[in-house]
Formats: sequence, C-alpha cells, structure tokens
Amino acid sequence: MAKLFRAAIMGPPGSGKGTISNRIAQSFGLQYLSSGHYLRESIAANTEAGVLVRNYVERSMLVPDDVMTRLMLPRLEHLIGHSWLLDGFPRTLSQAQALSNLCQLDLVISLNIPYETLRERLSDRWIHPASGRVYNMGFNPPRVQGKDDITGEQLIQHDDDKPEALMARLRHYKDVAKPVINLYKSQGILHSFSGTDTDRIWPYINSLLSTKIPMQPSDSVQTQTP
Ligand code: G5P
Ligand code: MG
Repeated sequence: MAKLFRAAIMGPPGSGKGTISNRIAQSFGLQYLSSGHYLRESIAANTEAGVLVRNYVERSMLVPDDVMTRLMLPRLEHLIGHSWLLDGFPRTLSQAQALSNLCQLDLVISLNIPYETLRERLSDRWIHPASGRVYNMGFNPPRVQGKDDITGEQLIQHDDDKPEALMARLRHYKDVAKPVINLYKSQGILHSFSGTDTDRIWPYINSLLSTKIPMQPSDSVQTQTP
C-alpha cells in the first residue's frame, strides 16, 4: 500500500486556504476536510453542535477548542488508511495537541498574505449563506451577479468583512497561530508561502507536493465547498 500522507493548511481568513485545498485535492487525490465547511454544515442542519457554534461562526470568532476537536477528530478516525488534507484545523495550540494524540502530520503549509491583499479580497467576497459557497467578484464571480450558481438564491456580504472587524480578526489569528506555527517549525514540517496571488503561489505548492506524494487520479476526491 502507498504511504499515507497527512497535511494541513494554515493561513489567516481569506488567505486562499480553501482555493488551494481544492487544487491540492484535485491534483493529488487527497481527502479534503475543511473545518469551516463542517461548522457551516452543522449550522445548516441545526444539529446540537450547530446550535452551539452558530454565534461564534457568524461573528467570525474562534469556536471553543473542545467543540472543534469533537467535530474534527472523529472524522479523521474514520479516515484511517486514507491520505488527507486539513483546511482550517488545527488553529490553536490546544487543537494541535489534540490532533497529535491521534496522528502525526507529514507536512503543514502556512500562507503569508499581506494584510492589504486580504482586506481587498474579503471586501470583495460574497457568500451563499445556506451552503457556505464563497465567491469573489474579481477572482471567481458567480455566473449571474449576486446569485448563487447552484440554487440561484441571493448572495450576501458579511459584516465581519468590514475593515475594522477584519483587522481585529487578523491580529487575533496571528496571536493564536504563532505557537502552532512554531510547533510545526520545530518538527521540521512547516512550509511557508508568501505572496499576493494564489495563482503564483500554487506552482510552488504543487511542485513541493509532487516531491512528497505520488500523482493520483482525482476520482477518489471528496469534493467540498470551503
Ligand atoms: P473558515 O471557513 O476556515 P476563514 O475565515 O479562516 O474561514 P476563509 O474565509 O474560508 O477563511 P480561505 O479559505 O483562507 O478563507 O480563503 P479562500 O476562501 O480560498 O479565499 C478567500 C477569497 O479570496 C475567496 O473569495 C477566493 O475566491 C478569493 N481568492 C483566493 N485567491 C485569490 C487571489 O489570488 N486573488 C483574488 N483576487 N482573490 C482570491 O472558518 C470560518 C469560521 O469558522 C470558525 C471560525 O469562527 C471561523 O471564522 N472556525 C474555527 N474556530 C475555531 N477553531 C477552528 N479550527 C476553526 N475553523 C473554523
Ligand atoms: Mg476557507
């Protein structure tokens, strides 16, 4: 059996984690798990966890660690024997420690995107609230302006993508991410990528992963909207 490969992608809100994760999943056939996707899914389904996390997610605040680990770790336990990519988890040191009790990561991608770029991207961001599908009016606009591609329903913009709220979120992200980044750096598995364009960063990530994982057909991919 081919060696399993376990990776995580970290980066501030709007840094391109979801966009790059989709490309990695397509190119390398990894199972793709997005913490934001599972949170939105549980909110939409009104599960016990969904009721608990709704307030945090709507205000773009970090969901408590114990809720996050209960949401994510069982999914990973089911994927024993599979290669996977985590998007948005772990986000705190406590989450990273809980994950390390289950398995060791082979590689962590950290995205360093300038604040001004994040601000522009997020202020251009529109969301389909029911599914969590994300559009960007410049980068990946919907086919019909203001409407979701799949359902045709109205897209909305988040209050949290306003500049002041965004600045606070980014500062908070940095503080919380620092010890996680230091942990993975000390393990020698952290790879950082800087830049303003996902399309320019992607070839570097692609070539790094090509040296680590054999190409696989994309038919085993679990597609997900980040
Ligand atoms: P999420 O869902 O993990 P965020 O806020 O971390 O949400 P987000 O918004 O999903 O991150 P991203 O995935 O890093 O951003 O980036 P993306 O969606 O690919 O790209 C952002 C936008 O820019 C898109 O519109 C995209 O099309 C566009 N774009 C990408 N590349 C380019 C480019 O090169 N140029 C241009 N012009 N545009 C581009 O988490 C949601 C919430 O869940 C909770 C928190 O409340 C969080 O706020 N949560 C957790 N809480 C605690 N612990 C955890 N582990 C949690 N995980 C989630
Ligand atoms: Mg995302």
